[in-house]
Amino acid sequence: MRTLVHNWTTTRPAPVLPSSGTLRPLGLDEVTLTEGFWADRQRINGEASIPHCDYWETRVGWIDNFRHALDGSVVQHRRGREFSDSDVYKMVEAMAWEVGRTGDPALNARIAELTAVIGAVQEPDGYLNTKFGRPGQGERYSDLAWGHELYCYGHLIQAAVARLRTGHDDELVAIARRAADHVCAEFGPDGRDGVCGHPEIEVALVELARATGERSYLDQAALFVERRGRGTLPDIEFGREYYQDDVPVRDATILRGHAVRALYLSAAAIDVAVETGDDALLEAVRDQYEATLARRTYLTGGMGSHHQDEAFGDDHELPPDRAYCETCAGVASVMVAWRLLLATGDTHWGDVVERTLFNVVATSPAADGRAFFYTNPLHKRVPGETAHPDEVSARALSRLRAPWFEVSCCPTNVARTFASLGAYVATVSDDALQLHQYAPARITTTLGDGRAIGLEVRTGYPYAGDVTVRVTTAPEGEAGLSLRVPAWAVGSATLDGEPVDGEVATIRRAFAEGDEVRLSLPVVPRITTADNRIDAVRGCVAVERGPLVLCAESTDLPGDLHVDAIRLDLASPPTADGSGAIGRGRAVEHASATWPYAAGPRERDADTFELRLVPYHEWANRGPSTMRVWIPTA
Ligand code: FUB
Ligand code: ZN
Repeated sequence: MRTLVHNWTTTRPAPVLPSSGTLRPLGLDEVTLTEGFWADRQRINGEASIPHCDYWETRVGWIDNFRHALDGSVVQHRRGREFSDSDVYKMVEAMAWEVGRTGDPALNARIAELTAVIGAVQEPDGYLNTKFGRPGQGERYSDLAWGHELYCYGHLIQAAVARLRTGHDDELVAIARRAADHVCAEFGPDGRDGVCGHPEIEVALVELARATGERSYLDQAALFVERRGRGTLPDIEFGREYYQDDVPVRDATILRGHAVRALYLSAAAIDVAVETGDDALLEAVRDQYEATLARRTYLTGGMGSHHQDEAFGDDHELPPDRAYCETCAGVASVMVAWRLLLATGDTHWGDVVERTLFNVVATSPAADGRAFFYTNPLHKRVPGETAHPDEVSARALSRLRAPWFEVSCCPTNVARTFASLGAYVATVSDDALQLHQYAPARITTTLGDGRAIGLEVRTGYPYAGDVTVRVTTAPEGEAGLSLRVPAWAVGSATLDGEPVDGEVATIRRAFAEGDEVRLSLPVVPRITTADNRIDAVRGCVAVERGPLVLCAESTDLPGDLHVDAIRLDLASPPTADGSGAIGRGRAVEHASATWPYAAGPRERDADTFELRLVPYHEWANRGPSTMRVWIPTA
């Protein structure tokens, strides 16, 4: 199933570097996003979001927790949730990728400063946490279900991997290695028979093993994956499925419980499977994720429909107004799909990455990068309040994007993803390069067989469907270039004017410098319907355009019309308009305000109007509004 294309000694600035796989990822030094949708977001992330996170982590005291842990006052002064250390680490990871991308010396100095603050708290045996282990605090590992100690190490380790892979074998790496050694000693085969209530350490340990060549980290990750599902964590009101401790990973058939936990665990299990050659595990996780996409995923790629436990619902339980779709679950789903793509070479995983990036991850940050959605519902019945720029919000309030949350996992997750986005654009195999995501970019790399190749990508994607790839360095002899054809374009895409057969457009020939190929994708509005079993949207359609899910926002409706008083008239199909679409809308009058049920129809069509639909990721950027993705049809 898999071919070895590189080995332990190969390193590059990328978050995921499997030692084997069908496709090899590229590093941030090999792919530069030059302009357009993703380059803009990456720039705003570096200029605004990362400093914004630093400001808030400082302001809410989560960085100071480390200082208080040193001066003995942490019991009185510690602020934030039990996992707040992880948010500092996740921010440092974002900073590390950003430094890798830009070389920014000031940001590099800030990482060194934070590293000193963090490192001072580490105990001689490698233990590191501001919430446990001191007089007046809970004992180390006394609350594996909720304490998040291992989860925190996971994010520390991922930050260190980012440092190592961007050329900084520094003190943060030493701290993370001491922590990882401590975890192996404490939770190894002869140690505590436990797992963390929040998977994350597993995916981090595999990556640290890949980055350092230290086998024990991989073995520990594999042990954690095998241990889960055997009931070592307590049964809680949400059931052990909340933390995936109900069924062993390889026996599960679908993702369940807390969405971020389930997805981080899946990513880790894929990594373990790839590194240990465990095809049965890889196939089990792939099947679970496929089942989850088929039955428990929103049109946006968002996952999780239960608020109380931030969890997956039952099959087809996907109410748009109650969609939780935590931003972190979107990030985690991208992590899973990307790993499957690398392991299997199946390019359709690029579709999942694309859908989720454009419609969940890109929805979270405000246009200025200084406020974020934590949850991403597909229907908003009441205009949320604008969160005060100076206030910390609860995570799932009826608010619009907020600058910071009491549980603020999402902003730093977006930040680390955007800073490392270049790594998700393309891969290579022995004698070919595969383009998975379309954005203006410069790519300079070597194929698996060592031949140099350079490309320049020009496109107005996602708003325009032409993607031109120019060869800037031609590999000697024949080579392959393949371009993903998104599922919505299969059957209508063309390559240099010729119809493309299937999900990938492939060219194999001897290229010359200056050669150009042009993929054309039909980025026109299209009507999407849902499986009838998703009862909550029966009788509704959505409009998509290219990779973008569109929505109706009250801001664009005539008069005081509410988004719940409109229908879409399919007799006149929506046409492209700016970055969205225009369709024919019909206002609906509700017959009774006192009782919403009756034998006959309870509403009638009234006026028609031009219904403007905008990209979902842009919603609420113009102030409070009501919004819906799924629109009843006339
Ligand atoms: O528990 C740590 C993080 O907080 C989870 O990943 C999020 O879902 C939020 O609950
Ligand atoms: Zn989150």
